[in-house]
Amino acid sequence: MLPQRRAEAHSARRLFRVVLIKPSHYDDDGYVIRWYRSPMPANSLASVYGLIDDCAQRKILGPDVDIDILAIDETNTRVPIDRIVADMRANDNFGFVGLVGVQSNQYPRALHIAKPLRAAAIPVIVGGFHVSGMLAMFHKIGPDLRQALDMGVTLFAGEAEGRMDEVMRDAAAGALKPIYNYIDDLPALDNTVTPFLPGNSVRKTIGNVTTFDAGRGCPFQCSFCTIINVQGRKSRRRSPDDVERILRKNYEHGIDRFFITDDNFARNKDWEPIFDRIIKLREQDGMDVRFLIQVDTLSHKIPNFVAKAKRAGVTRIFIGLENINPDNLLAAKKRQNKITEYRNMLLAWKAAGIWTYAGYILGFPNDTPESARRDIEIIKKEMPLDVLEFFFLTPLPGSEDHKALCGKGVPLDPDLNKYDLEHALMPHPNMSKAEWEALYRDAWAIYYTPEHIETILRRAQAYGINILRLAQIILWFAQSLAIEKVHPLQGGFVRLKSRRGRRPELPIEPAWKFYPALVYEFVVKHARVAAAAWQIFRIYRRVAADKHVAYVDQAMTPVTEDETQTLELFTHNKAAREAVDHARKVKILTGQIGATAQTPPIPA
Ligand code: B12
Ligand code: SF4
Repeated sequence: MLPQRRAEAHSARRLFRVVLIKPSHYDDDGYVIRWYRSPMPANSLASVYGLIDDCAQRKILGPDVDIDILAIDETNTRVPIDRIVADMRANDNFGFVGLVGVQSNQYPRALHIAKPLRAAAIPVIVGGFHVSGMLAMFHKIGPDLRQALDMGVTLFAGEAEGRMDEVMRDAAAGALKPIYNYIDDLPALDNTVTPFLPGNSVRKTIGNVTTFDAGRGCPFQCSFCTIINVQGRKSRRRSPDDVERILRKNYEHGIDRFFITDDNFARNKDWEPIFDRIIKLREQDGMDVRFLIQVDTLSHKIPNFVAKAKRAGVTRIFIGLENINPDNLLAAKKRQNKITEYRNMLLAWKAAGIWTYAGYILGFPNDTPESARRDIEIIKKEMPLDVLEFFFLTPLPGSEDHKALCGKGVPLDPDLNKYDLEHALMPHPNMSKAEWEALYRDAWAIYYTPEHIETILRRAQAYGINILRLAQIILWFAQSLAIEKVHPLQGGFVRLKSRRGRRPELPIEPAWKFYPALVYEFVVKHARVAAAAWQIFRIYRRVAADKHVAYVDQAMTPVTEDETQTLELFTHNKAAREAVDHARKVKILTGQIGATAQTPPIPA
């Protein structure tokens, strides 16, 4: 009897299959951007995987239904459409495919993946910043979202914490709704499920780095930003216990380097208890964990923030510097960025031995090709920055800029695949499209000259920063666009291309043409990487040899009151001079400096 009963119980069991795909997007030649190894696991994928894994543990589809989850990050893995279709068919399509964390530039690719799946009647759900951003700003279905709905693809807007049970149950009942819209009801994050990805997925990335968000939301109002409209301006955060759980779980698996993806960790209301907990893990429990965090340009003014960041193992910060022209910052409502604070802010981080990445946006309304080139030279001379990365000003769906431009009927590039911050997508008052694109290409070359790489390394060495590691990162940032034709944040190790993985709008190249070109490209690229690496290594050796020689330059000294009259950063245009004058008046009014320090009137 018993074996038979077991067999009956076994046959009654069902398997609900979930395939989660984080789509990549197409390069300018129409090939999917995919690497042998991507830099780190995708946080969106880990978040959604964790939520569904939690559903599986809690058996939310009933005691007889097992939930199987497969996670695919297309930046490091080819999406095996045929196999997914076959496996789903063998399972009577009991399950769904989730297209996860889909950004605007990934949306066309996501729909191309969805098409054959829907043709095989497999349920498909798409979530992420594009769907959320569009519904947050327009509250109605535009043509791109309509296209998905017409294919029978379900849209998920908002965040899935606390909502996954409903989606899973509807999918299991074959009753997925066309739209799940939670954009106006953002969940609290404390005590929510720990993001997680299985080992086989993490192994396709470079190594011991992973990502997690300790919180979401940012209080500022930058007009090009999507985050505030999708994740809100209120700080929602994981608790210190949650963060400890995430760190311990990864540490057990040999992962000890983390990118905390909060867009502005300094405005996470619990930054201090979270840092305190990490300090305890490091100093009392001996866990050598280290972090890259994103902060704003005023974070050094928060009492204890830099000191605690240092003790918590923060070794790098990313700052949205964006621009050094106050008129541009004002136009983008980035009022918290004060050029008068930039150098002191960078020096505060440097003094803690923490290196800085900064983002710089090209194409603000007051930029001209000449002014932007000059501004980069000023940064090199007067600001102690390590890694600088450039972006086009982009009307990202989900941002106030995008909504305003659409409202005014300004012609925006209709190809969402290009909304990756690496393309000129709208008319500019002072530059043609070609000039803007040339400026973007030149910006990298202007900043990463051999002379300036040497200066960056010398400055970093003076602050006790690991310059061999910094030199490797500089190699990555300096060469990614020139060699791989993608922004360093989209880069990876060894570019892979599949002949048939081309945008459907473009023809499949014949094998005789595609493969020799691929081999040629592979050889040339790697020769160029080797040459660039050798050049940077030689600079590194020269700098390292001078380890005991003191180094100081203008950018490394705190700004004095006199310098506000002479530094180009503060005098390069009228808006900069006015910003300095304003900062000085505030200092006089608050008693930080005497009234005698009053500056002469600002020249026109
Ligand atoms: C970390 C990060 C990165 C990291 C990625 C690291 C990593 N491996 O995770 C790096 C620095 C490499 C990066 C690169 C890029 N990024 Co980025 N990135 C982010 C950031 C800060 C966090 C992403 C994240 O993890 N969010 C938290 C997750 C949990 O949120 P989520 O994806 O929305 O997912 C939730 C819901 O949407 C929903 N959901 C999502 N999918 C699904 C699926 C299903 C089935 C369901 C039910 C629910 C669901 O549930 C999830 C949990 O609540 C966001 C901004 C932000 N705050 O999100 C920008 C952001 C996503 N990035 C953006 C861009 C443009 C890029 C780049 C193109 C920039 C560039 N040129 O290099 C590249 C693209 C690289 C790539 N291949 O993805 C934009 C996208 C804007 C848009 N409208 O499309 C954002 C929004 C930032 C911005 N500037 O506005 N990025
Ligand atoms: S500071 Fe950063 S995250 Fe905050 S609103 Fe501005 S761009 Fe967005």
